Amino acid sequence: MRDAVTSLIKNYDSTGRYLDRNAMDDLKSYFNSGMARVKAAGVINGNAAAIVKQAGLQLFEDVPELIRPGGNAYTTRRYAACLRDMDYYLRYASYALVAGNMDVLNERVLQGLRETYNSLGVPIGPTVMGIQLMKDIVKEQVAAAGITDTAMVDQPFDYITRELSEQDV
Ligand SMILES: CCC1=C(C)/C(=C/C2=NC(=C\c3[nH]c(/C=C4\NC(=O)[C@H](C)[C@H]4CC)c(C)c3CCC(=O)O)/C(CCC(=O)O)=C2C)NC1=O
Repeated sequence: MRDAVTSLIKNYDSTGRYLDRNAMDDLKSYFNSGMARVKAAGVINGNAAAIVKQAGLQLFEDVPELIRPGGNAYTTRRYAACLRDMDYYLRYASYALVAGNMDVLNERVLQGLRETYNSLGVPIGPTVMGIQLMKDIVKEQVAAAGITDTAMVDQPFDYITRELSEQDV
C-alpha cells in the first residue's frame, strides 16, 4: 500500500534520481492539501453511517426496481449487503483521500470486484450511482465544514467509479 510520498520516492529510486523540481512541486501540493485531506476524512468518519444511509435512500428512490422482487438489492440480506458495500467504498475512499494515492483502492477494494459483481448479478451502473451520490454528500459536508477547495474529494470516488465501469466518467 502506498501514499503520495512513498510512491514518488519509489518512482525516483527506481531510476536512481534525486528529487527534482517536479518532485518538489508534487510534494508541495500534497502537503499543502494535507490538512484539508485530514479534515475531509474527519468529516467522513463523523458522518459515515448517515452518508451511507442518505445515499442509499436516494439510490433506491432513483432506481426503485433494485429493491423490488427480482432486483439485486431485494430481500433484507441483499439490501444490507448493498449498504455494506457502500460503506466499504466510503471507508476506503477516506483512506485514499488521506494517502493522496489510489493504491489502497486497487489493493483492497477493486481487485476482482467486477468479476464478483458480474457473477452475482450486482449491477455496476447503480453501484456507480451510489458512489457518486456519496461523493456529492461528502463534498457538501466538507464544504460546510469550511474547506473551500473540495476538488480532492472527487478523486477516490471517481477512481472507484472509473475502475468499476472501465470507462471515463
Ligand atoms: C472491502 C472490499 C470489498 C468489497 C467492495 C466487497 C463487495 C462485495 N459485494 C458482494 C455482494 C453484494 N453486493 C451488493 C450490492 C448492490 N446490489 C445492488 O443492487 C446495488 C446496486 C448494490 C449496492 C449499491 C449485493 C446486493 C450483494 C449480495 C449479492 C448476493 O449475494 O446475491 C460480495 C459477495 C460476497 C458477499 O455477499 O459478501 C462482495 C465480495 N467485498 C469486500 O470485501
